[in-house]
Amino acid sequence: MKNNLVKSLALAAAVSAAGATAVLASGGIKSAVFVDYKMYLNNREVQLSNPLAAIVRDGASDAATYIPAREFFEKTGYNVNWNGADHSIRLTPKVMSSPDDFENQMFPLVAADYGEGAYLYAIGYDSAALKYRGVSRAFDWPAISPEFILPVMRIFDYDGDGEKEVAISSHSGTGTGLSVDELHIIEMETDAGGDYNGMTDHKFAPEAYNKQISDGVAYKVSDDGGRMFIDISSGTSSARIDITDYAREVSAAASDIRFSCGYFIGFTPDEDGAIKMRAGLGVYTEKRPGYINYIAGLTADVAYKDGALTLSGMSVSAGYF
Ligand SMILES: [Ca+2]
Repeated sequence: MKNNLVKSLALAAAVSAAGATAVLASGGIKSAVFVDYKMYLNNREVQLSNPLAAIVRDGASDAATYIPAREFFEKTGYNVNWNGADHSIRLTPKVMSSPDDFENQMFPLVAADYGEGAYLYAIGYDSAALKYRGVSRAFDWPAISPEFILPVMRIFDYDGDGEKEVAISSHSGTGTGLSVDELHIIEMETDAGGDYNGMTDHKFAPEAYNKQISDGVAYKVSDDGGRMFIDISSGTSSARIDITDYAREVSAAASDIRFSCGYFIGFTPDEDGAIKMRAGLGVYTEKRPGYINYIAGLTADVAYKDGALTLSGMSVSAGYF
């Protein structure tokens, strides 16, 4: 038991940097005592259930502080894998999964593609940093929402030009009557020698997708024997929704009803390389413009080409997604 403890402590000391491979070194111990030191990261205590230890090695006069490696690294943002065959510890950055992770990690990892070696970090709540192909860049949009909704990151050659792009959907806004994702397509830039040296961020701007939805969706309000209906259509899809109760509540005639989109927007880059959009469609009246009644949902495919994002295959259905 004691030997195991000493071994794990020695391992802890040998691991010093992210991604490092440590090998157990033999060495004598003159004295070892547990200590009740506290550790803080960003002024927040890192709560460990295993104690730290102060160890003086043979031939040394001062004690060094040793930490329990697995627990410490797991709590500060790493997956820890012990390889008994070559006595090595392998650390890989861990995507955060809780608000505690967010607080305990210096730069919380919020999305990763381990195969591509792409890592998206949150820098507080206001900005993000992407590391990919040897290039790092900070962006002035949020990588994570205050509700800890994680972004989705996928990497594909979205425009078919032979170079992969990074698609990131980040949840930027939630509130009363509002839930909006931001979609970014990030292109890698190369220098004259073909080495990666920068990133260009193409954001799907709300004014762009709202116009595309408005252009692609037709609606008609009708008063039919005392009941009021809105017929919504896009392509071959259509939906008829009874809005009588809403119209009565806001004292609106059929001619007062307006169509609304843009307040409930979701983007999902999926595992197959497609990017799906979902949008809530609503009605409102000029009398109460802030009171939107969500009555239908729209789904669409998002295509990326030459820096521009376009919707296609729009389909509407009754009910709000
Ligand atoms: Ca491409």
